[in-house]
Amino acid sequence: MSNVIIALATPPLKSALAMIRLSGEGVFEMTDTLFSKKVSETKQRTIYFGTIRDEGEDIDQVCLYAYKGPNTMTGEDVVEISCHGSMVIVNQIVEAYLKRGATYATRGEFSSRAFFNGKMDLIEAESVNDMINARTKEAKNVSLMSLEGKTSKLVAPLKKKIADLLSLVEVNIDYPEYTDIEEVNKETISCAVDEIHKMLATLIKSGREGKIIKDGVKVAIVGEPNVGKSSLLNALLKEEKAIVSPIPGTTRDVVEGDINLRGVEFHLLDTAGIHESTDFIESQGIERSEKMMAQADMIILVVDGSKGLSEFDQKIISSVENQILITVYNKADLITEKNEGVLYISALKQNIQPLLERMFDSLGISGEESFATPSLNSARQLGLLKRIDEVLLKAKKDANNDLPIDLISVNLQAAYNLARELLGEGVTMDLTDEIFSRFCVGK
Ligand SMILES: Nc1nc2c(ncn2[C@@H]2O[C@H](COP(=O)(O)OP(=O)(O)OP(=O)(O)O)[C@@H](O)[C@H]2O)c(=O)[nH]1
Ligand SMILES: [Mg+2]
Repeated sequence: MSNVIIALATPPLKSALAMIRLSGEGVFEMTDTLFSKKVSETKQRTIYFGTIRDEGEDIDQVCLYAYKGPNTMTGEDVVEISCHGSMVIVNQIVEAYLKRGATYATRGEFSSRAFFNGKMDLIEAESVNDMINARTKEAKNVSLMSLEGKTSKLVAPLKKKIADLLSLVEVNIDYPEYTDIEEVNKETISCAVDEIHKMLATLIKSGREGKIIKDGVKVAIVGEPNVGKSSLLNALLKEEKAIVSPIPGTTRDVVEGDINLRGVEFHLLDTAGIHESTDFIESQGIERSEKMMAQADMIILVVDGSKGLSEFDQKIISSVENQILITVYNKADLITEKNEGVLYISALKQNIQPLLERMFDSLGISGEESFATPSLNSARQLGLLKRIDEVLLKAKKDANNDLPIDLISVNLQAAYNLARELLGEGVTMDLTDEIFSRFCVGK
């Protein structure tokens, strides 16, 4: 069976042009059987203008780009066809190739082939998807640094440090009789682990910042009925998106909208006021609010400033553990006496600047340089960094407890393998399938 894969790389919609992409051994010869020009003799890269034909019928006049492997995105021979953007044409061309033995590409299969053919490491391959999904210029820039290989370069020093420690320990296990090698003891291990731990802490911090820039922040606006949550959403969006009324229980469904604050996208969710309710629809809304709150990165608890913190508000405050919580006193226009250190706003009067500042500041982004620094920022990369830290700290603890050196070595080896996994070295097919399945078809 041929290993040629095919996919429409542009959206399946009527447009001026559409791009069909193919990759695999034999794709040039396959193309020769349906194209008016001979492409199988392409040496490097050539653009052809000609007609695609199948069973004696002309399908379309196209520009056909032939790229000879291995200097291609996938490392294989690649053909890209730029045809007129009607789905009839696209379907006919795809059908013509399928008849000749090509198969539909699965999600991310082009990138996965690039990875397995050594054209890019896993960090670079992941960034392809991030580039496509970028919703802000800043998010795109962070991903571009990964695509260009700048992020992958962060891994080498980390790997080296772990390897140095590991080899020192190994040499002491294998050649304990040698007197001219540095003897490993708990102090050396402790010191080396501390140094790597510091390195990891910096990587994790900038990774978290990068993640925020790349993925944005999910914000749940919560509070009791009638405190002004929907008014606040509208003020933040500068648009009358949610219905506002003096009747408590106005919002039933979650209302959403996005804003961009200094390059970070905040995905806002206005929720139903939470309280005891016997109304079926309202109860459903409240349930959704609680769900939204659990999924959010940031919670804005809106309090009616003219009444102060309620028992309910206290409950919310004590229930939030791993998220950013901002308590904001709304309806400041009704308050004459204000307390120090309290964040007052008036959604009605569009006076929300202090909140906007707090929202950005609470992300803890170090400064402008965070937007221009490469970072290991995907959930997979951050997860690996944390696991490396855990096993190294375990090794240090074992060393301090005078455990045998070969036991310590097991954890150091694990840390080294996890560091290799960052770039995709030594990872299994299952793992990469899992990663690439999140991609678009055609990428
Ligand atoms: N004076 C004053 N009134 C406000 C302010 N913000 C909101 N309100 C009023 O408070 C009432 C409730 O506002 P909403 O925004 O609907 O409140 P909510 O929290 O979304 O209410 P539910 O959806 O019922 O949970 C409306 O009459 C608003 O005009 C404010 O800053 N000052
Ligand atoms: Mg509301």
